Amino acid sequence: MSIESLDPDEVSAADILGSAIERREDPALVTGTGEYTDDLQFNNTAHMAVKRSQYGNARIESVDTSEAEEMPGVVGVYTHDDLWSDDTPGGGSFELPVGWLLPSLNNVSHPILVDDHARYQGDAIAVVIAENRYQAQDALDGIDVSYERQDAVTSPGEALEDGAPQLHDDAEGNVAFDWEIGDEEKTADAFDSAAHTVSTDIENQLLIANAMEPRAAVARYNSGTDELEVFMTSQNPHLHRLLMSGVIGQPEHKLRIKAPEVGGGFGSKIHHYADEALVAWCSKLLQRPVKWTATRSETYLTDAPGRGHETTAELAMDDTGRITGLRVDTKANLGAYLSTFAPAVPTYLYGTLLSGQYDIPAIYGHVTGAYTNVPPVDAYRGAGRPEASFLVERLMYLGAKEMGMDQAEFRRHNFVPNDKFPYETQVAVVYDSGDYEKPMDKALELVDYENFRQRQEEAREEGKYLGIGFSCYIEACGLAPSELAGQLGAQAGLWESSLVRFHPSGTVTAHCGTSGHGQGHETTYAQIVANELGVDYDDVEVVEGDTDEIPHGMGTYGSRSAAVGGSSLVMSARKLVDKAKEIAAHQLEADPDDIEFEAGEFQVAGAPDRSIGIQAVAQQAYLAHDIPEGMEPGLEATSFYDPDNFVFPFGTHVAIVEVDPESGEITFEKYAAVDDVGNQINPKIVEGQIHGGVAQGVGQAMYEGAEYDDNGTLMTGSMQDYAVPKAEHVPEMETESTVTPSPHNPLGVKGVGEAGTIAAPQAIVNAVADALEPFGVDGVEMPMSAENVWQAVQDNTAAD
Ligand code: MCN
Repeated sequence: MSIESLDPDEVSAADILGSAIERREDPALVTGTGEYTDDLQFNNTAHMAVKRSQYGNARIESVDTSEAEEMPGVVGVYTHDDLWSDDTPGGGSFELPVGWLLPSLNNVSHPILVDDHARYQGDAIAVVIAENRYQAQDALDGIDVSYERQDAVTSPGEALEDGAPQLHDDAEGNVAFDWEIGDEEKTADAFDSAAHTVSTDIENQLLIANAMEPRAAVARYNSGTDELEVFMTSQNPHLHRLLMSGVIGQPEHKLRIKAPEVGGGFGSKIHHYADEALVAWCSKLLQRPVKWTATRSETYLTDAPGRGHETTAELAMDDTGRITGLRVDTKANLGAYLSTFAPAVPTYLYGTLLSGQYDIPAIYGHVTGAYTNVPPVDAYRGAGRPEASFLVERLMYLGAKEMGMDQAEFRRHNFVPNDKFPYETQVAVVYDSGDYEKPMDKALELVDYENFRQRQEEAREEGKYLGIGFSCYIEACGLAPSELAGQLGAQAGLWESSLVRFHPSGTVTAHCGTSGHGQGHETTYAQIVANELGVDYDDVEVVEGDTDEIPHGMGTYGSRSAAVGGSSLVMSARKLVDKAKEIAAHQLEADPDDIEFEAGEFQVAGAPDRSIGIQAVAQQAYLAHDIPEGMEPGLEATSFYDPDNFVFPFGTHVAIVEVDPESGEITFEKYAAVDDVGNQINPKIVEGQIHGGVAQGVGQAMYEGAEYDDNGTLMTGSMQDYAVPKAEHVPEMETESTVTPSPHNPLGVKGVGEAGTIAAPQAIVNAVADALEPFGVDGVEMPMSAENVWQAVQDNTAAD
């Protein structure tokens, strides 16, 4: 069932919040009038190209730029030494900073141009600036780099072994950190006294985000004012402004970061990369606009990949099938250097979700972060939470099999019961609200579970192998509060800021510090503000993604925008209404305490004929001829909203597949997704986010994976080799929802942007395992290509 989009004109003002109105951002995007970074044209723009290491691990003996400097159109060629030269703008660290510090963190230097050691294929060695893009690209061939190749290591497990190639002198054994969560002793006791245990080894493969628009930046320096504008593909302009100001030495208040349309990010445009800093620095140096747009190949080589875990996971149960303990040991790939949020992803964003939807009395998680010769690894849609959810649900599959219990019943048997919310897990978080039976019930109905096992049996008799897979996932998003994040190592707050401003004519601009790049914020934020102020939806304009237009902000990632940004807008709107109420009371000659506000009208209590609309009040606020004495004119309000807790969306996804054991082909018969994201601002957008998220989860389960050879050379560096699912590969989905509001934000919302990606892979892997049970297969490594599936069948058949 697909939700029908509604024309906002056909939705009453009272229903605007919660209605599936069509996305207002789409006409520009689908008619080609959306303006992306690479579309921007400034006079006298020069173009940047980056000379990158062709090897995964190599000492740089020399870099000779003389030939490139003489090539047509070349304006300049710059290497590491130029960053610190007296002739070039200085004051910056020229090192990429880390935004999350763990107590055991072994941080390493990460210069924006390498000095004498390139640590991954694609590491930036030099930049060329030329009159046009082609000349810049051609001149890269004129740079002669003399390399001394070294052995490379790309898997975290191998990087942590004795004798592995060492990436950094100051990171012994390639250890970036050693981190733990939960209670080791209590968990060991649980395993010692368990009636049953299961364990599994999991490789959660490295994924590349593959946003539609490659990373891009255009910088424009004004030497008269010392102002530097950088237009770039950013998920968080304010954070980029803060970080870049330190990297290149440009004062924060003289640096503007603006994100034009951004063609998807999926996490890869949160972090601060070398390229954008180099564009900005070169613009300042040359005092002219400089532009860089990554080629698709550069995207594959340098965008921060995500996941990359090697894990052993174990589950302990009593003889009734109640889980008594869960233990996890993970080696996490961090790549060659620490990316901006890298330390948080395989630790707090992962370890805190190891309880899943289950009431588990003892949990212990141990994570070792490893430096390897791949690009710096960071957040990719879900970031830590898919890895946790995957292993929990794989263990649940194996646990049910071990106990001889039905998959759904085994899960129900262990769900956190409703009377335990708010539920404090053994891994440091408190789930705000939940009702895990409901999505399970709906999902079972959608797939007609009652009749499935019989159908499966009959199909097997005909040589057809059907399987069903469950994923009862939980996710933590709307990351906050700042104080807690600070205690855990965050180097920034996790609040969100907004400004809601009435114009004298009665229209409204809502500014928010989040920075949408495909999620439909212009629509949903307008719904929130129109509802709060009681004005027409079309009278509200939404502004995001520009540090000059919004006082402050923390950006869009971690499915935080609705819960934190949306709530901030509510707070600003409510502050604004408070002021408007005083003006209304003055105009109506009544006490403010006697004024009621509903649907955009201020009314004297009990006197319906004495009222004034909020848009008329706005006009009065700017006329300022007749407002309360001492009140400032104008009608706008700003707020910084810092939530009390994360929000914890959840749901049940169920996949039914048919697997051909002879070819290894997997065919979807059904995919049911029942998600609970609290109150929904716009059910159509929620549905779209689930669809997109599941598509990426299908990608991980069946197609995607970054593969490196022994030299650290990327073997999957193009769309021919790195398989992103096409429309025909994504199953028809039946989506439904349940609603368990978050109790601690004013909208009662939970995030949805990552839910599908977190939920899907394990539903599909479990379904394939279930289908192949007759062959003794209890799991297939991702991506489950036909070859991997076939091989799993062969391995087990051979073992028999
Ligand atoms: N929403 C809603 N009701 C809710 C929750 C959310 O109507 N209960 C709406 C929101 O108002 C917003 C959208 O759903 O319009 C997503 O909201 P939210 O879950 O808060 O997530 P964010 O807006 O913070 O988006 C971030 C999230 C992440 S982390 C990744 S990765 C991701 C994703 O969003 N990347 C995307 N979705 C993406 N969608 C597109 N098109 N492109 C990406 O790069």
